[in-house]
Amino acid sequence: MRSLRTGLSLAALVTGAALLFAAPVAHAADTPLRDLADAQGKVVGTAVTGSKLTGTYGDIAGAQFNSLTPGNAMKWGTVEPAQGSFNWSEADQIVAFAQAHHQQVRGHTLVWHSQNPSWLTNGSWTTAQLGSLLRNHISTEVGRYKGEIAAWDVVNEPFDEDGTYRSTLWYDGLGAGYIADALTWAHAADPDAKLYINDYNVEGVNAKSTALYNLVKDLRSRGVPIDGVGLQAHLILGQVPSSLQQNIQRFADLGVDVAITELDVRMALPSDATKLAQQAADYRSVVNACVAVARCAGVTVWGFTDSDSWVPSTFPGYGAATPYDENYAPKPAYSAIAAALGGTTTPPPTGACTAAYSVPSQWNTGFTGQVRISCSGASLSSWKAKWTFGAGQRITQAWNATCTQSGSAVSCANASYNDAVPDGGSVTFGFNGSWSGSNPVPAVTLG
Ligand code: G2I
Repeated sequence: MRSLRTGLSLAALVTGAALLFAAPVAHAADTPLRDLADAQGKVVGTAVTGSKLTGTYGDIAGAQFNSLTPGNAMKWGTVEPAQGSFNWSEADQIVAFAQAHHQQVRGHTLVWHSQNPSWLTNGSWTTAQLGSLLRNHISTEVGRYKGEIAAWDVVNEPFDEDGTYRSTLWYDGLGAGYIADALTWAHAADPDAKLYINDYNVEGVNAKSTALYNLVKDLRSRGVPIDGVGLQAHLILGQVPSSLQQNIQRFADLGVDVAITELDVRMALPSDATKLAQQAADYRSVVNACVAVARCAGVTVWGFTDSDSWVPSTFPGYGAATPYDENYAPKPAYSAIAAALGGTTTPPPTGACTAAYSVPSQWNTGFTGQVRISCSGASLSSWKAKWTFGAGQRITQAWNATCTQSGSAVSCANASYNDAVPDGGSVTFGFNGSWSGSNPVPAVTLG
């Protein structure tokens, strides 16, 4: 019985504290990113994992973004794990979620050197066989989602860092012509989808982005259906290329759209306020650069929460790369994205006095309750703490405060000797009460 009592009061204490500390950082009143982006005619998207689209993860994905990219669900290895045996379940789920939330879908990705099924990579194929495998894959997948995908990352990561073609299953087997073929086949399967080539380390002007530029220019001149380039933007803290906007502009000047497709900004762990401020500045510069160029379609983050990011497993010791932390609290980067999209965010409170309710002890019919009022960056010259009991509890006796109860409403005012709560200080009062059935912790407001 004793240990049960201790367990109850500890749970009550933790719950009470969590309730009160959550309140000052609420962002509920801010305009969702997707509304800000809509007003700019831009996309603000996120990569998602289908199985996670419930609860808080689903709420944020649906409320904040106007576009979703399946992080893995549309890759060849996922959709055709065995030859001729298709699994569309996660892709279908994400498309259905997007439609229910009036979101675009960015299809990712049709032709890549990675995450291909082993039957494909281990097979030995003639050039003709490989070509028809690719054609069938593109026709099948793009055809399945015809009319439902706003843009496809048709070809992913075709270049090496020096601007030469990457040696891959596709390049080695089919030559550089696989890129034009893939675009042409995708266009035939869904003429309305915007078709992109997507790569990383092509955000600034450099050898790799110049190779991509020359390829797009060549494809355009030959009438190959290419609508856009995706700049993945897997960035390192403090290293947004200074030529980002200029680079976006030069692609736009070729007559194609540009999208930031996989933005994240990784840092050495642990994060701290200085790093998070730098990260916010980095996110802001990237979104600013996109907003500044009319043909920049928008920005997609590669996972919106640090709990759903590829970074920690790929770069041990690095992480915290997304705009929300692991507990779905928006980070400074979130406010930076909002600001770059023209929004204003509620500044974090500079100082506050809060009240924490706890139940230090509880027995079969009674309990002792306690409220601690503490101030940081603020102070009080008198106080009144109010709450509503949710389960018929009644106060029988109080100390260090004068408490009155009317029905379920309780109001406790300071005594003459503890009216002042200085900045950095606290005051505690207590009471005994009766309960039956349950003794839930109420939220306390200060007046
Ligand atoms: O690597 C980061 C991205 C670079 N650009 C293309 C993107 O498609 C790529 O995304 C990542 C996914 O975010 C990861 O989630 O691609 C990785 C594969 O290269 C994905 O990682 C894989 C793991 O390697 C698998 O072990 C795991 O089963 O994710 C799979 C699903 O969780």
